[in-house]
Amino acid sequence: MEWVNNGAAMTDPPSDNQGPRVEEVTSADGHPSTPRGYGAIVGVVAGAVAVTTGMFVAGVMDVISPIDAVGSEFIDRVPPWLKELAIRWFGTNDKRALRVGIVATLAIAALIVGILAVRRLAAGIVGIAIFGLIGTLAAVHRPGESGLAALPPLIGTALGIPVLVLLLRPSRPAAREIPGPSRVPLGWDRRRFLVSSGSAAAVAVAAGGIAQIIESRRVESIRKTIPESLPQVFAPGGGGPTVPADATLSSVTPFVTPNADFYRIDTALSFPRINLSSWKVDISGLVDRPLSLTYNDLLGRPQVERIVTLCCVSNDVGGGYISTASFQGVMLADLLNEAGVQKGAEQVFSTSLDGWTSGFPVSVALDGRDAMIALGMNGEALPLEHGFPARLVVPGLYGYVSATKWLRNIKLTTWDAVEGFWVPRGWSRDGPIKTESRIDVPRDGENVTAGAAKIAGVAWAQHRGVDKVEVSINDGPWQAARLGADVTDDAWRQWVLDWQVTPGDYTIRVRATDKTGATQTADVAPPDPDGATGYHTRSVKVV
Ligand SMILES: Nc1nc2c(c(=O)[nH]1)N[C@H]1C(S)=C(S)[C@@H](COP(=O)(O)O)O[C@H]1N2
Ligand SMILES: [Mo]
Repeated sequence: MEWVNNGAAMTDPPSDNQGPRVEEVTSADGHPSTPRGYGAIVGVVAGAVAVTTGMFVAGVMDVISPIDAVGSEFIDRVPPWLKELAIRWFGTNDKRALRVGIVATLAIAALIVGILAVRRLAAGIVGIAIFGLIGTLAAVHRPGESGLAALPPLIGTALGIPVLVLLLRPSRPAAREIPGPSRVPLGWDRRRFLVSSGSAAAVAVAAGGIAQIIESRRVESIRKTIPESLPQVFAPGGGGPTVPADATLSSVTPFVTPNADFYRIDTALSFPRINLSSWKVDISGLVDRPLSLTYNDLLGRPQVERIVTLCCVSNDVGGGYISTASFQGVMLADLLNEAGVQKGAEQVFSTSLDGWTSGFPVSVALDGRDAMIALGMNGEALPLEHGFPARLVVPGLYGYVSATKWLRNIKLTTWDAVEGFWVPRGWSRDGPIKTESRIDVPRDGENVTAGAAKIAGVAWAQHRGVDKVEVSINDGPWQAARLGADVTDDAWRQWVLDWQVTPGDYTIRVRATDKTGATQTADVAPPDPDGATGYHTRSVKVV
């Protein structure tokens, strides 16, 4: 069936003052039909109804939203170069960018589907069905989701298709004929179209809005289960070191990062569904006695509190994906010893409620460092953003190989058996944190006034400790900076250099040396595959 079309629809968007030109479209069999440009509107409205009702049903059923499911599948499958590009362009806004990208892609696809549907209704129906199928497959494939997660995308599709069909339905000539002898069909009824598509769009907006309200209430109800405080019952020697005042040399960077300012990195598009009353951490695999621990089991165990600087492998030289907190939790080694790690276990492999994974050497878990299942952060229960109810914290390792948030289980296994999330995506299997340093004062491009000034920042070499920080100004000799209190080898150390300065342009570089005597490398390397290197450099003008 070929519709006669004047071809103006795409290039010449219909508007109210265009008169009947676009509207007098008649099908080959003489029935008035929708102009193709309006088909785009129909596609977008029908697509919106499908997506938002899917979100709405998902909210009511408390299963994953089809959009988040597709987005998460995308994150899991995206080629590393594209992921890198997204981080480079959008930084920690990469998820917002992904959401915008998904909505834009869907809108364009729906628009095309709608235009095709004007010509061939079946093509439009198949188009929507394909998107519904993608949403369905994505939803059932998400970790922790049952087959029920298929219902929202299926229901959304089942509503989107009739909306498409009804909005494209040609006006019935019999009812629309002009009374009189000419019996000319009146044509496509724009008013009816606007009313019906407007109503469908209103339904979509309402469904989407309600879905968002349900989602924020879901997150709020999880937050309500977070205890106000944790029992401060520490194992002998388990209480954390207090941070002496002289650990902080510059007010620009607090030694302990407040929870609200702590960097956040994860692949989660929405918080996992956390049900504290049924939540457990299982420790299994190559162990003699598998353990299964509830939140209360963990809280009831001897606790430790340790100040640890977490760092993301994606941190650029001088970047901000690094923060320090006092973490409270249960020593991992105690739990592993209780479970009885078998010979042949090489990897501590952990999985989160949202299906993210990481793995690090068993030897690291048992070498005496304060690797823990953390329950608290800076005197509070772990915030949702940072892994409530529990996460792993392993001093000295980048987060991507160790710091699983929203912990679900820990499996003792071999390197050959499984790989953590980022390893098949081109990142190194082993992720020890590299010795690095950062200038926080003065800011890049800042105008400094001549006279007595200060250069200050942080340096880190987690689990080795920072022994020395040196600064070079305009490629001059390396001058030793004064170091802040040495709180722990597992955290960063602040440094400051007094600077008597005269007007001019200056370039400042910094380098740190760890307690093994190794100085950070000057070789410039990108974060991929195992952490960025090079000296952080800042340029300032002294006036
Ligand atoms: N479930 C889950 N845990 C995760 C991640 C993730 O994507 N999902 N990212 C890891 C990475 S790459 C880092 S750097 C740290 C960051 O922890 P933070 O967000 O608390 O700073 O969490 C780790 N734990
Ligand atoms: Mo990371």
